[in-house]
Amino acid sequence: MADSSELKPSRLFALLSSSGMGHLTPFLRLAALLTAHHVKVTCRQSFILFHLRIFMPIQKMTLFTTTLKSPENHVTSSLSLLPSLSSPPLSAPVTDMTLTASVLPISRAINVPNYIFFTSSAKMLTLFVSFHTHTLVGSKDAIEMPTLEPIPKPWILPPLFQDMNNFLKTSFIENAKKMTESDGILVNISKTIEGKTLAELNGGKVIEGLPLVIPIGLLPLYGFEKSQPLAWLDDQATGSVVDVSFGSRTGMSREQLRELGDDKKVDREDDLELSDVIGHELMDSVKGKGLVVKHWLDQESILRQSSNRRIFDLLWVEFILAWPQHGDQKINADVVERTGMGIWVQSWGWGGEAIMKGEQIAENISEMMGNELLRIQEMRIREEARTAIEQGGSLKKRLTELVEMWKN
Ligand code: G50
Repeated sequence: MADSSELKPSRLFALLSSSGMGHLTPFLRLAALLTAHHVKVTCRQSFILFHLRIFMPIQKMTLFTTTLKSPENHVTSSLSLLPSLSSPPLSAPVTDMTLTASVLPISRAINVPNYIFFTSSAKMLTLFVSFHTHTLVGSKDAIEMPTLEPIPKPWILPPLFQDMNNFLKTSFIENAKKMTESDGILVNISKTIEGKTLAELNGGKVIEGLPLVIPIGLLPLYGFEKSQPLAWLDDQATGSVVDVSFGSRTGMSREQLRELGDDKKVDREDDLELSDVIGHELMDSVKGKGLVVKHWLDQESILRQSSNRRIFDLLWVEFILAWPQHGDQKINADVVERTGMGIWVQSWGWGGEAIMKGEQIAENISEMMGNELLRIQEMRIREEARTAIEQGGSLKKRLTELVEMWKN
C-alpha cells in the first residue's frame, strides 16, 4: 500500500485513443494500470461522434476511417488545451499510432515527450514503420523485410495497394514516417510472444532512428470491462459452448450466417433490429440450441462463466481460431499461429471473400481443441502473463519505470 503522501496525484498522463474497440480497449486497460501508480490519467477517444455527424457523411464510412480523417479538429484541440488547464501538469501524452502525425507537432510545441501506443502486434509495427521504404510494384509475392521473414502480399491491408488518393494509405505512410520523432513506442505484446521481432525493431534492423519499442503486454482486463453474466450459459453442458465473436466493426455477411443476403456493417446499422441484421431464419434456427446477442459482451466473463469453469485470469479464450476480416488482422493472425496461441486457415482469405461452410469451421475447431502442442504453449503464455502482472512482476516493474521516467 502507498502511504497517504503518495495518494495525491502528482502528474497527469493524457491517453488519446482512436475509435474502434481494438484501439479503445487496450487504451483503457493501460489507463486502469497507470492509475495504480498515483498519477492522474485522462483518457479520451479522438473525436466525439455527434460532432462528426454534422460534418461527415458517416453512413458511408466506417468509424475508423472517419476518425482517421478528422484528428486535426478534435485531438489537437484537446491536447493543446491540457497543459494550461490541467492540475497536476501534463507529463506525457500517450497517443494512438493513427494520430502520430497530428499530435507530435503539438507535443513539441508544448514541450512534453510524446509516446505512441501501437495497438497491434510488433510484427505489424515492422510493416508499418518500414512500408514506405518498400515497393509493392513488381512480380514478387512478398515484401522482403531486412532481416525478418518476408511478408506475403495477400497479408497486407488491401488499401495499401491503392494509389496515393487512398486516405488510409496516405495516413498510414504519414503516421509511420513520424514515428521516428516520438519518444517511445508502447506495444501490447510480451517478449515471450514476439521477442525476436522486438529485438529486430530495437536493434535498428527494421528502420533506423526508431525510438525504443517497449512491450507492455499482455495488458490485463480492467474491472469495469466485464459484462453481465448470461443465464443461458449456466444450463449448457461442459465443453459444449463455442464463443463466436464478430468483433466490433465487421459484420458477417448474411450468406456467412447461413442464409443471408446483403453485407451488414454493425457499426453503421446499430439501430436495426437483430433479426434484420442476421435474418429471421438464423434467429429461428438457433432457438433452443444457441444464443445470439446483439449487445457488447466481454469474452473473458463469458468464458469464466461458461460450462468448463476454467479460471481465466486474462482475456484469453483457450485457443483462437483467427479469421482476419480487414486491416492489420492477417499479420496478427500470423503471430497467433506462430506462437501457438491458435490457428489461422489462410485459404479462408479476408472476411467476406469466401463463404465458409459450418463443417469446415467445426473441423478446425475440433482439431484445435485436440492439439496438445497448442495447449502446452497456451498455458505457457497464460502463466507468463499472469506472473507479469502480479506484484513485482515484469509488467508492474516496466510500468513503474515508465511512470518514473515520465515524471522526471
Ligand atoms: C483498425 C481498423 C482498420 C484498420 C486498422 C485498424 C489498421 C491499423 C494500421 O487499426 O490498419 C494503421 C495505422 C495508422 C494509420 C492507418 C492504419 O494511419 O478498424 O485498417
